[in-house]
Parts: sequence; structure tokens; C-alpha cells
Amino acid sequence: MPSLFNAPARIVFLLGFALTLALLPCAFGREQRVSASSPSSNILVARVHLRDEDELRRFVSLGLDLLEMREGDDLFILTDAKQLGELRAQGWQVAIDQQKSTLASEQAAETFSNGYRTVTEMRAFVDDEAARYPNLAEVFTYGSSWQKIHMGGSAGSDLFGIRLTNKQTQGVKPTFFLMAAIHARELTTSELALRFVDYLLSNYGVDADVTWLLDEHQIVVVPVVNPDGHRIAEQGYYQRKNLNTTNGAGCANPPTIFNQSGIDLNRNFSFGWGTVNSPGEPVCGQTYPGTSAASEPETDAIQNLIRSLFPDQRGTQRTDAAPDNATGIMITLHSYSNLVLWPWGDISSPTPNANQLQAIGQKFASYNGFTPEQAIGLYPTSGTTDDWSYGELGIASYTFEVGDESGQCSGFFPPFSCMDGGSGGAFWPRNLPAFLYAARIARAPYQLGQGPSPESVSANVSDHLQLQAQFDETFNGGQAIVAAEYYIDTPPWRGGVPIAMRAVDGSFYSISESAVADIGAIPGKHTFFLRGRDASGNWGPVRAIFAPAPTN
Ligand code: 0X9
Ligand code: ZN
Repeated sequence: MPSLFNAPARIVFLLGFALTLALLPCAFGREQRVSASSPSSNILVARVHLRDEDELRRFVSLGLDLLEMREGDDLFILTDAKQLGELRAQGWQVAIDQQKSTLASEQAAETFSNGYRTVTEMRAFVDDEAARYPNLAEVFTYGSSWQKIHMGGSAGSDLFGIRLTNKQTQGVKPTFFLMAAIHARELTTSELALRFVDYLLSNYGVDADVTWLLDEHQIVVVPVVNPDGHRIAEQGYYQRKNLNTTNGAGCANPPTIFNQSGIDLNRNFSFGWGTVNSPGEPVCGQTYPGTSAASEPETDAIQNLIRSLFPDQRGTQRTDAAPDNATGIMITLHSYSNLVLWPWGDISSPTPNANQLQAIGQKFASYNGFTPEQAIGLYPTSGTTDDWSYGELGIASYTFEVGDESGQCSGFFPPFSCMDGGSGGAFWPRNLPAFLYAARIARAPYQLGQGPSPESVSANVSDHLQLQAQFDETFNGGQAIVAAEYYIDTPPWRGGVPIAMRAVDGSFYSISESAVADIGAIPGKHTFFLRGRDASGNWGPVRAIFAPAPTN
């Protein structure tokens, strides 16, 4: 059997896709437009039982529409009755999940927008923000989409992002890079990225943490990595890949959930490319990785952008660790299934920075409530963004899969209200603390992620000023917190002078500690930076607060 699955053309034939996908795709490709007028009631969610690693790999390489869910040895796919029959005929153990199918159909019947921004609106939004905050924000372009390069006229888009930092403060600035919608249909991800931009800009000078983050770090956000695909998703189609039609000219048009032209950009990156997801996969499938590594302009351009943001800090061997003081962190936002993932995604051995990556991943998960795990724990993938950014450059790299596996706020096109609330929703308030944590540890994530994190800071002013902070190390190595200190106006990395804080309960000994400092009269308004240290000597990230002078 394995040899049959290794022959790409035969996969298509064996699965019975020959007619619908390879020969007459346009004629037979069902229009799966997701709009109120054309409910996709034929969408099914099926559970596939995979008996061993070999079956798992073969199944993953079929290029089907895998959902981000795994229950034991079962994976789930978005499919339809015809494909289901074909899979069964080939001996796969596939069962319809009725509840998930009903939900998927109901959701597909909703309209696209109600708040999700189009590519044009996203560009207008970042341009507006940069115009409003010229000292803090700058829009940049870093390449052209496939359509812009190959189709001419008004087709396609510039690839764009926004760089946030106080332009008046100098020095090499640690970077947090946030990217979204490399998979076009994952609509909530762009909205999260754009809200983070707005949160940072509108809180500069208001919130002390945001202020120091923009003074001392740079945060670079690309809200839509795959704009061509997104324009298709805007019309209500489940487009995942880019719009390169070179090889997939015969794929369904308009695209369906499992038959679409394009390259899966999250299989096209240069690290480990083509190993799990090979170019032998069906070209119209969901995970077709292209004909060569970084063949796509969107991939090539974002690799170049990321290279320009971070130094190369890792050797070329799989076993080469990035140094403890490596700088830089990135998150690529996907949907859905409430996961925080880190490399490797293509092999099951842990990375040489596994403990450090895991600590940060677990910390993220403590904020957003997702499940943290090494990416391959879900299913194997190759040529992904985070395997490349960690593998190539050594930066701490994460994938978030935003959104519930089932329920009102699951799926690719959840109601826009799920951004702020709803059962399983509240994507924005749940993820903001994780983004801020990433921004705080960007200077040296592997080190800072091993130290205690200041979870809340307060300043009480009465006859004197008192600072109080709650530190936690539960997810950061789990050692006891043994010290805390604060700095007035000048943070540690700029040569500030530390002043010790004392434990509220008398002594520092536990993984969760409250620290306090009584401060004498200092005229004027100041920024206080606070941080804690654990028993192994690891300092955690700082958190800041503005505090006025005492009133008398
Ligand atoms: O398959 C993918 O590309 C991601 N899931 S999605 O449903 N958003 O398409 C998961 C990628 C997991 N692997 C790595 N992050 N390396
Ligand atoms: Zn995705």
C-alpha cells in the first residue's frame, strides 16, 4: 500500500478525485461561496482514525482540508459526501461528526463581513494609524503578491506591514514580529494583529508598559501575509493558499474547501521544505508546498523581511541551539483550535531550545487558555514559517491557532462578535496579554522566559508612594522567586540603578510572590520598572508603571 500513496498521480486517481479535481474540475467543482444566499449545507466534518505513524503521514500528505483538531489517533477534515465516499472506498476509517458538521454548515451560511476588514481596508487602516502617529509608526512594503507580479494591471497587492517604535529613542531595538493570515481564510487573525497595532499606538504615553515597549523595542506587524488569497476569502470562499495558478490551472474555480489553486505558503518556507509535504501532493490540495522552497513571492518576501529584522543566531545543524541570550520573538497567527505551537513541526525530536520554547509557550497558554505543545504533536508539517524562523535564525517562534474547535466561535469565519465575547470567543482580550508578554521578553526570550513574570503592578499614593507587584514563575521554570527590584526612569539595560523590593509576606521563597517598595518623595511623574529573579539567578521581564509623586 505505501507505494500506491507515494505515486502522486495515483493518489488523485485512487481517491477518486480524477474527475472532479484533475480532469473537469471547473465543471464539477461545487461553488462553496460562504454567504447568506448560498449556505454551504454540503460541508461535512469527518473524523479519520489513523492507526499508526505511517498512516498519519500518508493521510497528511493527501492534501485534504485538515482541521486543527486531534483526539487521540483521530484527525478531522472538512469535506463533503462525495469525497467521504472516495476516502472510504480507499480504506480510510472515516466517520461523519454530525454535530461539528451541522455547526460548520450553519456558520458557513453567515455572511463574511460584519466587521472583518478587507485587504484594502487593512491597508487604509495602517496608513491612517501611521498618519496619526508619525513618530511611532511607519508603514512599509516588502514585496509584491503573486498576482501583482504575474497578472499586471490592478491585480494583486503590495505586501505591507507596519513598524511600531518611538523614532526618537535610539539604539538596536529588540523585535517582536507578529504576522497574520498567511492562510487567507483565517479571518480573525488579521483582526487580532490590527487591534494590537491600535492598542499599542493609542496607549503610548497612557500605559507605562506600552510606552516603554515602544520606546525600547520595535514591534513589526504584517496583518495579511497572503493578500491575494484574502481577497478571495472576502468574497466568501474558503481560500487558504496563495493564487499562483501556474501548476493549478485546472483546479476548481471558484475554489472549494478542498480543491483550489495556489501554493500553501505555510508549506513553502525554506527550512525542511518538501519533506513531510512534498511537491508530489495534489496541486489543488490544501497543503501543496509548491515546486521548490520559497518559490512563492509571498514566502520569499516574508523570509527576507524576517531576515532583515533579526540576526542569524543559530548554526546549521538541527542540534545547534540558539544561545540563551538570542534576541527576537515572532508569532504567526492561524485559526483555529486554541493551540500554542512551537518547532519542530516536521520531526518529533525536540529542538535544542525545547525547554525555553516550552516555558514561553506555556506562559502564552496561561494567558489565552490554549493548549501548548510542540507543533508535530498535532500532525506533521514541513516548510512552515516557525520551523524556518527558528531553524534558520534561532528566534523564538510560535504559531497560535485562534478559536475553538467547536461551538459558536469555532471555524474560519466565526461571527465577528467572537473577537470580543461569545462562548469560546473573546479572541482579543484573551490574546492581548500573550502578545504583550511576547513584546516584553523580545530582548532575550530564552533567558527572560525562564525568569518570574510581573503579573500586576500597582502604585499607591498617600503620604508616600508605595509600589506593589505580583510575580509568578509557575510556567517559567518553576523555581522560587528570591528577589525583586525596581528602577526609576532608567531600565536595567540602560544602566539604571536597581533598588530592592521586599516580600509582602516577609520573605521570598515561593513561585508566586508579592513584592512591595516604599518610596520617598520624588518630585514629578516617573516611570518605575519592576522585575524579579528566581533561585537559579534568572531575571524575568520588566513591567512598568507611571507613578506620580506623593501629594505631601
Ligand atoms: O496546517 C497548518 O499549516 C497549520 N494549521 S491550519 O489549520 N491553520 O492550517 C498548523 C501548522 C502547525 N505546524 C507548525 N506550526 N510548524
Ligand atoms: Zn492556518
